[in-house]
Amino acid sequence: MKFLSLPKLMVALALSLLAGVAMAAAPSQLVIDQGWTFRLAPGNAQLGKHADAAPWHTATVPGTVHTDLLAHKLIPDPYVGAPEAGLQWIGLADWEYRIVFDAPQAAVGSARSDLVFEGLDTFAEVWLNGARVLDVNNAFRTWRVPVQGKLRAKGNELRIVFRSPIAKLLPQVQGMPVKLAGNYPSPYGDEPVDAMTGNFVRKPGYHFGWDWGPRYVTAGIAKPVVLQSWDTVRIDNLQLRQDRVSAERADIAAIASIDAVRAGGLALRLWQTAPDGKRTLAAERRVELKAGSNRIELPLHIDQPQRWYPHGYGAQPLYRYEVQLGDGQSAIAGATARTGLRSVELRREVDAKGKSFYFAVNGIPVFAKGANTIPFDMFQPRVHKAQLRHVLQSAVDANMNMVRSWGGGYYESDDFFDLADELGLMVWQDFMFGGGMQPAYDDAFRANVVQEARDQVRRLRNHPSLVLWCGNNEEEIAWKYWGHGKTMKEADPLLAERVWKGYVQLFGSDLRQVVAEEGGGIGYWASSPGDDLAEVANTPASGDMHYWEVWGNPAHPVTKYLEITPRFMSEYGLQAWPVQRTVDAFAARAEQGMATPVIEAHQKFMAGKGNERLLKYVREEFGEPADFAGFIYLSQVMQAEGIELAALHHRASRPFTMGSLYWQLNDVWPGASWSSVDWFGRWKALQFHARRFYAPVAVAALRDAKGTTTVSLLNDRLQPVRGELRLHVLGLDGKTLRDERKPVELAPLSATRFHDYVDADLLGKADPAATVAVFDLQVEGEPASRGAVYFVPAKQVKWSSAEPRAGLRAELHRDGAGLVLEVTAARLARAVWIDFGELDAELSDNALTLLPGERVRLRVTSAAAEGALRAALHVRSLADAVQAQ
Ligand code: BMA
Repeated sequence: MKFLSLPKLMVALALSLLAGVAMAAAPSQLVIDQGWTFRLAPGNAQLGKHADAAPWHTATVPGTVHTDLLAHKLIPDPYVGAPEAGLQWIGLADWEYRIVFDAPQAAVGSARSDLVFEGLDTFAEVWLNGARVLDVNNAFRTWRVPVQGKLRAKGNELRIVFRSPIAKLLPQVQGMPVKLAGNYPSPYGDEPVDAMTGNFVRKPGYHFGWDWGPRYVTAGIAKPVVLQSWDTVRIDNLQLRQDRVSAERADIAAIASIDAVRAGGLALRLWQTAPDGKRTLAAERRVELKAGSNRIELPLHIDQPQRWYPHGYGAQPLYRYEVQLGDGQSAIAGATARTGLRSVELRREVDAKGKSFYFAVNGIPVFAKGANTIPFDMFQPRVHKAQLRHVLQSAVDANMNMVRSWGGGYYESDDFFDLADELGLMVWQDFMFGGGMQPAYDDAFRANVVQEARDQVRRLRNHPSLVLWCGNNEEEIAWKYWGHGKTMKEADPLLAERVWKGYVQLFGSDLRQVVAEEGGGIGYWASSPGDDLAEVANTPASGDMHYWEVWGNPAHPVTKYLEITPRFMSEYGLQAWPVQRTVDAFAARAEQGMATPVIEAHQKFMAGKGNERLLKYVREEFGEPADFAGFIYLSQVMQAEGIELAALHHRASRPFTMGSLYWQLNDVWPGASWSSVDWFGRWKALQFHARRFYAPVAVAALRDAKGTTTVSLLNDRLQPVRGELRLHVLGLDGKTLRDERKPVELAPLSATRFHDYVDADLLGKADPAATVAVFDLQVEGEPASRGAVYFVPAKQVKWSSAEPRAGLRAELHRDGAGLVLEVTAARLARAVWIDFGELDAELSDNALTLLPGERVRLRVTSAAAEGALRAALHVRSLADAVQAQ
């Protein structure tokens, strides 16, 4: 158990500030995190088979029942092998958590004491010293319970009983003659496939299984439990509302919500710490508080503010504020908050084709480059900041400026948003509705969601990275176009009307209103994809779009991406397996194969059969993989090249298109998925490609299915850039067929169509199966950008039969700065992938294409010894994988 003196908000001031003030006057905080135990609740039906979970065992708080069971080896690792079916009983059981704690003197004697539960997952009864003090029905809310008069100095017992959400909701769901559409039915029999409970409970949707993650319906004390006590006042919230921010001046309001025990006057001071560390008194006044809730608004202005910019557009300076309430001589309560000053608008401009959808930050129209994030683990409490930092840093390193935090998981953590603020990553945050439908026609359900939304919007609103609140993921298109609405209308038209009315009420009005009231000026968007509840959703003409006809049905070839030009592509994706080392972490080599049980258990698309889809795409371009290792490699090449084609097309379609967020950045566990960074943080080929295709200055050379190559020049810089574009047509052996250079000038924030070529323009009489056209863009101060165009699928290319195929050589040596890997290619080496087998090593680049005679120098960082790395070094290219068939 630990005392906290200065967490971010709602907090007591450091005791050093309180010289001369009696202890009881200072709010105190006790984080109740040490000494918890848990057990399967007495009397539960699961006890028969799981008696070893009946005795009390120590528990980690915050935590989940799955991770507690794992810590005691009562269950196998839920991520290794295929244990999922055998673990579904956990979601059907009730669980009890208990702690006995001593209350600090300040808490027992205070005028006020609250127990604060920042997150309980989900249906929970809370008992304090034998009295039931709280019933919980929403994992996304913060619960505050007054407990003054109920605490004793020694031996307080706090008990929380979690009820199985499935068992609790099933009678209600089964009682409905016509059911609401759910998401992914359980293949394990723990819940009937025609009575899915997930959408009836405010709990992370992905716990019930998704197409990239397992089904673990967990429970537990997911966030901290804190005992807060105070005698005079408590600052509940400090909002930094940005009313107007320009280069000359920022007008903001610091708004303190204060809970006062009794009426009275106090001195209020607000300190500002500028990004350069300079601390100034920004406001000082006497405030008259009434007993209960008070709202004090302090208008502030800053001349020539240092503004916050998304990555690639400027720096991320942050201002800190600290509010103090005192009685004239000493401080009684305080709170701190941090923000970055920027203006952000979601611009919807009407034009001949429809309505735009783009973000302007500090007046700059920003082309959003990035990816969607999903939960970082099945068990959120074990996600740590270093893990988030690694993935978000990877995003920034790949030249991304935005992520969309998707609605089937959880509202992202304070750590996530702190990092996004510091890195300059804009965050589009969905409300937690991931698909299917929910009983929004039920007033109590909606009221619960509104409270949740208030909690979350208030928690996140000071973050400059937050640029949009979106009501839900794909619910509107599921209703309108996937048949959810139609099926229900046919079965029960009255219910269908109620469901849709409830939907419109919740996403059209209720959540919009919460964001307007609490969000500090951030935009709201009803559903992704959508057009903010206009009749037609998911149209290229207006609003944002998800495009799944590549990968999803009818599984068009990737060149189809070039025919879809939306305003803002917020989802599109292709799967790939993670690197061999990651696969080895959950499957022994003998268990690895295209359709083995363990591999299918970690491939959630098409209920385990997703490798068939993956293989279809691999075969189309590359032919049959030689073995599972070859399949992993080819899946990554396919994913990287396919997403690159789409992303560059989106960028080349600027300003009509103003965003490209591929599905998906990260993983929830180790397995096959659409991610570019796997659960261990290892980059797939796509992540290396993203760094190139999202580079601020780049060339796009995109060959469509009919053989026309469109070349565009892309510039996301605020300044014009000058450079040279080289067109080099050559044989795979290096023979130059054509070599031209042209000076080019790229306007700021633009995409310029340079030229369209039909194949004959580029090939002349050359053999399409033995020729490549390479477009190289050189601009001073920018990394060189290259687009390579092939004229036949890789499986038809006439790769050399010499050994090694591409004539690749790699040498590892050391220079003054560390380890260097020099790679050279005698012939064209496409999709070069370098790894060190079972050793982890970070490479400054990978997934490269080397032209005949080219040499690259890569940095290698690893904890392993140089000799071991050299022995483990493995370099392959497409020629090897394609010819090995
Ligand atoms: C989109 C997402 C997710 C899903 C992904 C891949 O529809 O919104 O629901 O995981 O596709 O199928």
